[in-house]
Amino acid sequence: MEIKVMKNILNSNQDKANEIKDYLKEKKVLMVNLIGSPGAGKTTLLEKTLEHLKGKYSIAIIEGDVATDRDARRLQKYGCPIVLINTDGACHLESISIQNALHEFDIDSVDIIFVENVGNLVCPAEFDIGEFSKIAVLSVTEGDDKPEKYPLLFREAKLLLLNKVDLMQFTDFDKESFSKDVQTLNGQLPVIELACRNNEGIEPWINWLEEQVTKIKG
Ligand SMILES: Nc1nc2c(ncn2[C@@H]2O[C@H](COP(=O)(O)OP(=O)(O)OP(=O)(O)O)[C@@H](O)[C@H]2O)c(=O)[nH]1
Ligand SMILES: [Mg+2]
Repeated sequence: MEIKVMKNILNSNQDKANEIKDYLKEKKVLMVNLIGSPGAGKTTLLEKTLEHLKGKYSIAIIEGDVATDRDARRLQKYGCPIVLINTDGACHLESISIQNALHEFDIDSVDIIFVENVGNLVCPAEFDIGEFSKIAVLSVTEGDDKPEKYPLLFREAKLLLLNKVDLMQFTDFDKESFSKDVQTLNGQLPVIELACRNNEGIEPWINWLEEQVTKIKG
């Protein structure tokens, strides 16, 4: 009985996600879904990204958090439209909330939508929200074993951002073992090393985003 209910939820989530995908394709909008553990650096990444892309693209943000508007407030100063979704305990965003959030934007004038999913390595990877790509954000302080222990995200992601490399020297993070595991899970997955807080590695990430925008705009 329980399994049947879950399947229905997943089916209806996927139907809505497909509608969103078609809609954003028609509007030529890039929507990326940032997924990572609490504290991996998703909001810091957004802060640096918005600083870099200011004036170049029209950007909108969907900020997912279990509680509080703390992250949304951190991003407010960049002047982009932001919709905050407080999930009240749920560990991921679903496509129905994303669809409602999209109505709040003047979509014809938007180039990129960044979704910061709820901090969690597991559930957000299971729920398609109609994004163009899932982006895994992992920080070195979480350990090199995370891809092997939480494989779905790393299989689904189109890009892996390895953040906080400035702290690598203080950890036992084994880059060789990490790279081998990532390669085994998803041989196509590009990895960009970053230290968001110090702006290190931001350029390759910005270049990746610009390539995707070009692909979408045709
Ligand atoms: N040393 C270092 N610290 C970083 C880096 N990036 C982010 N941080 C710090 O890590 C902490 C968490 O960063 P956030 O950006 O809030 O993390 P988050 O993934 O948005 O967290 P949630 O929204 O709670 O899931 C903050 O204190 C950041 O300053 C980095 O590259 N190096
Ligand atoms: Mg955050």
